[in-house]
Amino acid sequence: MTRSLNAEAVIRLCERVEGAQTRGNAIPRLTEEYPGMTIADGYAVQTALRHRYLARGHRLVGWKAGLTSKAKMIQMGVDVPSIGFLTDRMARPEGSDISVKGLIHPRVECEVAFVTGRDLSGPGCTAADVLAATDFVLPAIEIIDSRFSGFKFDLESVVADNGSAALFVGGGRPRRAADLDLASLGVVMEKNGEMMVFAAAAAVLGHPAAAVAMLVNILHDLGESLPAGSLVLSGGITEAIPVKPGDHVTARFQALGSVSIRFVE
Ligand code: 0L1
Ligand code: MG
Repeated sequence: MTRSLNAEAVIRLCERVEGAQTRGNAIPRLTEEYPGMTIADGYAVQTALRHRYLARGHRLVGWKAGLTSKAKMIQMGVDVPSIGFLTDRMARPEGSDISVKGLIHPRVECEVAFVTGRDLSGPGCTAADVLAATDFVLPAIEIIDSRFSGFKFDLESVVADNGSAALFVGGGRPRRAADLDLASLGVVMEKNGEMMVFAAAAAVLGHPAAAVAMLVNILHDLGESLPAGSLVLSGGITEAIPVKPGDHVTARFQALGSVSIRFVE
């Protein structure tokens, strides 16, 4: 992966993204100031951000694959998936009221979450390796929030912004992956009782485990691996749906139950 930013620029952009994430204020996409910025630079900023949060006592609980479905790629105008990290501070309980305070333009996605029972590392990690290392899967809603003004962004900026990670909620009925046909698993998302989107989990790179394998291989490129006990969001199955205070969202997963949340001020 080619880098163009020096260490000083990486820190500068990390501080800018951190400010936007913690204060909930939108910023211009990073490539406006650094047009030569590469995806590898985006990951350098994301890595600096992760170290900064962990140094402050946030705990790394897992990772997210993003932009993994055709619907999401078309919605966002990109053609490569991305990854981001998840911390304990981003987790919210199922059935809870979720405050949009500090979020800029929140949107929700339904995803299959994997919980690993064995370490996984790249390169060459496959969907079969992921399934063999998975303890169980569960349904999840990811609440994403891009920090870039007017949704004007590119993959380099999104990667630096930790793949728009904001909050996540797991729930439903955890199941052993081996007992399910994960690719054909159907998902319906409702907002305020109205069906918004539906799809099968195969929309995520053909199989959600393939998205987790892709994530493990990107982690290898970053000099990281996925330890046992990690939670991995395998990517939005449909496009993302915008939410505001008062909205009630339910994601219904075939065989895995449902996850519901309500948004408040
Ligand atoms: O979870 C994801 O698919 C990441 C999406 C990044 C772009 C966005 O903000 O929608
Ligand atoms: Mg997502």
